[in-house]
Amino acid sequence: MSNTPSPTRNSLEAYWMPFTANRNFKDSPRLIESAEGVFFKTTDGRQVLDSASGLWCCNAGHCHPKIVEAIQQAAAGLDYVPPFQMGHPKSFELASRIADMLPGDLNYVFFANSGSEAVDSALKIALGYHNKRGEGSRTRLIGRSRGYHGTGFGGTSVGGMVNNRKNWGSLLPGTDHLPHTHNLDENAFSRGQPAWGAHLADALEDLVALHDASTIAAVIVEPVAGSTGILVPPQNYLERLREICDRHGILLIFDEVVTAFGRLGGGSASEVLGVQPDMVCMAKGMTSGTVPMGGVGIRQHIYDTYMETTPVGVELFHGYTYSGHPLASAAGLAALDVYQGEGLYQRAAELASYFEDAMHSLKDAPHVIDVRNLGLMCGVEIAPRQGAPLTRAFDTFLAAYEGGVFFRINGEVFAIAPPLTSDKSHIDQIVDGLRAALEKVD
Ligand code: PXG
Repeated sequence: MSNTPSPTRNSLEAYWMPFTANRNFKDSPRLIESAEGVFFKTTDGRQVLDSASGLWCCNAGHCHPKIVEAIQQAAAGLDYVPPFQMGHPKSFELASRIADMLPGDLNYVFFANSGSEAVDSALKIALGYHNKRGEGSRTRLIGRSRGYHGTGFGGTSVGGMVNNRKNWGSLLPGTDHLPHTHNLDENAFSRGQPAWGAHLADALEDLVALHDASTIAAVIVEPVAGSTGILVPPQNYLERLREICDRHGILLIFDEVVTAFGRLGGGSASEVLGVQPDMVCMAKGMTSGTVPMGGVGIRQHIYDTYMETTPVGVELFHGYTYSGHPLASAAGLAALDVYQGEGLYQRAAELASYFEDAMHSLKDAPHVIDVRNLGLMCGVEIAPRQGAPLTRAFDTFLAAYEGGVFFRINGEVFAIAPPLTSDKSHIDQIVDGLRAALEKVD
């Protein structure tokens, strides 16, 4: 047992927790005291396997000693330097190494502090790009239904989840949305990219016909949607989106906040799936979740446009106090050292087929209506309880947590994304933990 006193509801009251049922949590909290490798340790001394890499971010496992050491050293050496008209070497080194990791001529990296900031930065850079090229009428931003791009006003506007949108007024004017690609009738229990659905990309042609290409700046999609329930792109869907964007001079932005840094068995989804976007949003795995950081990978022609159309002075009137923060930069460099030094992208690629077979063995578990996967991402969807949506998933989550496995649930979908350092026995524990929990709930 740990010495930490068990918290009372009063001591938890002041923190208004994000995306959380506050009253329910504060009545029966789930508090984590420490973490190591693929395990959390709770304040009452239990080990809980982390099947979600925290929230898709701790790709190198928790408290990796090399990342911890790099952060400790950085904190003691350089606490802060303004990122505007000043700099420090590590942020430049990190940008170069990320640009090397990204495919094609994604040669530039802009730093933010979260996925939401990365998305809003990419959307602004897209608008500015067209403006500077003399195509200032291109202001429309296209997202996708069931997309998640963070919680800024830009990301919320192109996002496609009704609960995240409905309370905040009119959001950004002039956005529109593609249909999502999820279809259980056609694609249930697909392994990898489903065969059906490439034609859904043609909805972009319909939006061009409706609005005219001269009004459209950019399309943003998650190559594999994460927090809306693991929606794997149908074969040729992303290729088709790329073609349509090219035909109409529209920028294509991949939101790779979840998929970059090894999740799919390579540096990015763009690399693994072979489709080149104009910008890539990233965060999470960038520092293996240790220090907040986000960023945008940007292609040469976009950077060149800003340089060529700005004779002198500041080219991009956008940035954050903590862009390229010394602590985050050190954590990012150490994370890349670990990913590369320990071959973790390769490891994820090799583990993916075992992971796929193991997860699909849940097909006959109670309530399961779909299993879908790519790389080390998997969604296990269950049937909602009649008349009480979301309660069965939440009860299963609680039962699994009691049983020693932490799952992230998105609606009725268990989103599984283990650290890239996991081994086969951890995958087995995840599968057994979910099956046992599903067998306990009605
Ligand atoms: N884009 C994508 C694709 C994301 O998954 C963000 C942007 C925003 O990142 P920040 O760092 O601003 O949170 C995300 C974040 C879930 C869940 O339940 C996932 C996220 C956030 C909250 C919940 O899977 N991803």
